[in-house]
Amino acid sequence: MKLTFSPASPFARKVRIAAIELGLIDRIEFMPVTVAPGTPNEEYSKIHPLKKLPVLILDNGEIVADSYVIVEYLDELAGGGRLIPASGPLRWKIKSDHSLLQGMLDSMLLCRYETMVRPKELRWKAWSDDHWNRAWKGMARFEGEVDAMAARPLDIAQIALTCVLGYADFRFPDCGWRKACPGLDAFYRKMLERPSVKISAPPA
Ligand SMILES: N[C@@H](CCC(=O)N[C@@H](CS)C(=O)NCC(=O)O)C(=O)O
Repeated sequence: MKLTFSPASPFARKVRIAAIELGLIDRIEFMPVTVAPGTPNEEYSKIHPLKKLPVLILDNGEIVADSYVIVEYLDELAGGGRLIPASGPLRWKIKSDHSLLQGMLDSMLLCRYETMVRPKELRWKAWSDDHWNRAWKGMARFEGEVDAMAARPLDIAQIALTCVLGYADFRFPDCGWRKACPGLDAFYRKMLERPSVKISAPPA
C-alpha cells in the first residue's frame, strides 16, 4: 500500500500514528505530495479529484480517501475494534469526538490558508477569526473532557486530539493554547512519550 503524505499534514499524521500503533507501518510506502491551494497538480488530481491528502492507494489500485476512512480501513486490517470500537455507546462517543476534532483541524487549516497563504489584499479577517474561534471553542470543549479521554485505551479521538495540538504548535505557536488549556498540554506531553507520536511530529 502507498500513502500520499506530507510531513506538515495533521491528517496524514493521524494515519501515520494509527499505522504505527496498529503494527502496519511496514506495509505502507510513503509517497510525498504537495497540495498547495491555488496551485493545480494535475498528476495528483488523477488520484484524488479533490486534490486532498492523505490517500491510501491499495495494491489493486483502488484508493481509500479521507484520514478517518483510512484509519478505519487499517483498523479492520489489524483485526477490527482496535482504535474505533466496533459497537456500543463508546463507538458513537469516539466517532462524534473525532468529527469535532476533524472540524477543528479543518478550521485551523482554513485559518492558515487565509492568514498565511492567501495574498494579503484578498484576506477576510472576520472569516478567519470566526474559524479560529471555532477551533478555540473546540479546545475549551476538549479541555473539559481530556481526563476522561486519557483514561481510555488509545483510540482515534485521542490520536486526532494529538494531531490538533501538534498542528496548533506547528502553525500557531503563539496562540497560547498550552496556557489556556493545561489539561490538553499535559495530555500532549504524555502522548509525545509514544514513539508513534514523537516520530510523526511536524518539522520544526
Ligand atoms: N477530510 C480530509 C481532509 C484532508 C485535507 O484537508 N488535507 C489537506 C492537507 S493537510 C489538503 O489536502 N489540503 C489541500 C487543499 O485543500 O487544497 C481528511 O481527513 O483526510
